[in-house]
Amino acid sequence: MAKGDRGTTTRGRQTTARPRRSGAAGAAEPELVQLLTPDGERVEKVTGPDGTEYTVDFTDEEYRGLYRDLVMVRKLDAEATALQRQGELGIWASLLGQEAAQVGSGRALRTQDMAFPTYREHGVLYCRGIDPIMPLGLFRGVDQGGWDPNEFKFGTYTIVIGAQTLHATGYAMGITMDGKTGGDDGEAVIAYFGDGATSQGDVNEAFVWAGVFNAPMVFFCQNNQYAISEPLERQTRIPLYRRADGFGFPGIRVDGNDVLATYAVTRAALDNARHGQGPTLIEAYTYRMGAHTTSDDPTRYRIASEVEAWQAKDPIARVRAFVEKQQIADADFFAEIDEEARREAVRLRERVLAMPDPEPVTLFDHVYANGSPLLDSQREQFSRYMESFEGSAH
Ligand SMILES: Cc1ncc(C[n+]2csc(CCOP(=O)(O)OP(=O)(O)O)c2C)c(N)n1
Ligand SMILES: [Mg+2]
Repeated sequence: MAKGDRGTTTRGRQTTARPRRSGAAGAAEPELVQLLTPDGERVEKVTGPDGTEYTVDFTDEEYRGLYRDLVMVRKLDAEATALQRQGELGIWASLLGQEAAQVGSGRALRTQDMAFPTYREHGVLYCRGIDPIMPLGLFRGVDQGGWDPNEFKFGTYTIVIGAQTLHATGYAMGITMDGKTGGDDGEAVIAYFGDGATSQGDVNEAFVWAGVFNAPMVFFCQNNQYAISEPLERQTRIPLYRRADGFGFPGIRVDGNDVLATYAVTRAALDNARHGQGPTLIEAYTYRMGAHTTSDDPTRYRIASEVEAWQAKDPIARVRAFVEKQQIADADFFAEIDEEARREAVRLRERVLAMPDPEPVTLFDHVYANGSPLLDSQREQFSRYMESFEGSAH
């Protein structure tokens, strides 16, 4: 963390959030909100920069549920990576290492809240109750990633870096105009993006609009330390959460490998937004344990010791250590979850393999709701082209 940064906040007040030390690397970690240490010790509560007290009060069942979510999303993700390696998907963007950031924030959403994802939010998608098979058609190249964003309150995957932050801000301004904010049952919007995306004009424009119009927004940045091969220091000279200061709304950094802290911080920010208190930038400090996508080889640009240091902060191991210490889960429970995850992964695989290839001409079907003359002529042209192969070996 930058010199002079420790102990102060975006608003210049004192915070009780303490820098923590990494077990494996021994290096000081940046100041962040943490409620569960990598060893599985609970931190009772943390006071944020503006005096907000972050804590969670889950039942035993809910703690077990979070553990289950984390294991499920990791297993399904691993299966998708394997499917790509076997040629069944064109590409896959793994969430490995980011499970807590996604499950913590995903479970913090209330039913009425709207989420705008990137291409990596499979864990949030899972929490929104969307069948995990849904994005796989997109990555297999057999459909355009179609689920109904309104039905699930979860936008379509967005590959154009940062674009969804503008869509989200416009949506958030819209629900304010519709009078849908302002109470406990008010709506809030969350936009996901990465550390690299913070360098995009779109994201900075979204910050301006959301700030100026006090939009009911949470900007949720998963700082996984890399934008493909570009490390964080190529994006910023200050901690990302402090960017919010320049746009006039609060920013906070949370341990993105801590599902409890991520939940607490996201829930509080969403509740502020729904009550008309405007946007918050959350920087979930985490690490991309795998490759950027299956087309990438991270050994070309990062060293093994860095990956090992983050391995010691694994988001699932700490929840497991915690529930074991609390004696709220036994060996049978862990075995059952593993077995359930294995079954779901097998089912996912079977359904991917059974996906029919689409008629190539259907490519044009979902570009515009009501079509367009230009598209119609392109479809015509493409159909004639495809017909020219009829009867040939290809
Ligand atoms: C506008 C735009 N520019 C470039 C790309 C190519 N691209 C794909 S992913 C990526 C890096 C994104 O990094 P980050 O925002 O940190 O997200 P992460 O992939 O680490 O989750 C880039 C540059 C793109 N998809 N869109
Ligand atoms: Mg990144």
